[in-house]
Amino acid sequence: MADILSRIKNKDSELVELVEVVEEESEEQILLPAVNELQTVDAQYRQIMFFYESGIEQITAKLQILNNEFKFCNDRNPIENIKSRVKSLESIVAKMQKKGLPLTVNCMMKSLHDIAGIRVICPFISDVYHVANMLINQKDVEVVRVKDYIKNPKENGYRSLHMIVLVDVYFSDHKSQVPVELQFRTIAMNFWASLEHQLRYKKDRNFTEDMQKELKECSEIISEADTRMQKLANQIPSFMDGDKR
Ligand code: 0O2
Repeated sequence: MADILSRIKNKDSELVELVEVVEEESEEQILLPAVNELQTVDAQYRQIMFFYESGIEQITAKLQILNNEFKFCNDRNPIENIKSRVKSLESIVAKMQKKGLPLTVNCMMKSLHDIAGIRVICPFISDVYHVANMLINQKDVEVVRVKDYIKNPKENGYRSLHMIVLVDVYFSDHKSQVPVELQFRTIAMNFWASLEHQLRYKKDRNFTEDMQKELKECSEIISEADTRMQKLANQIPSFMDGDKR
């Protein structure tokens, strides 16, 4: 059973009844939605991805409603942009190997909480916390972990508010709590993180200490700009959370 994910990866060449494998290995059952077709590796893989995509859809709908409501009351959107993705199989396998985890579906579902990921870009720092709080105050959203890299930036200058939540999703015959990783950040923080990611992962270039230092300084400049923008916003009456209903 040690290499189920590898077998999923090679799904074109091998067809295995994985549902049985998942059930055999689970102590705590994670219920997946029903798939009314032959349980090939391919079908099982799509079933798992459908499970996480459903979590993304649920959270995205909630965020869109919050955004629309705020716009209705305050004449502006606290969310600039929402991006989501289900982690690719290659990234899942690489992360599990890096953590020294056995490559099984059961272990993947229990150990990786960022298979479903949503990035929420907000104009102002206060929007980040406002939107995040509105979301986690909902009864069907349970917070599992919070990492506040805005209050405590990473050593390299990375800033974002990270959360793992479990969101209730109703399937045809049961309810599941789907784990979703949320990253909330401002437009400015996103600018920095996107460029830093491009620079860091450019394979043909050495990422020197000087470059790291320079990037950290850029992060501080950006953070200073975010703070100044926030002060400007705070001076406009009802800009942040005025109720016009
Ligand atoms: P990808 O492709 O973005 O999904 P954990 O998930 O808890 O095991 P970790 O590192 O403790 O792993 O999680 P953490 O700190 O919450 O950060 C995970 C994600 O945040 C990363 O996902 C990145 O998306 C983002 N991130 C964290 N640090 C940085 C950084 O220094 N620069 C940039 N640009 N992004 C960062 P993955 O898994 O790396 O990949």
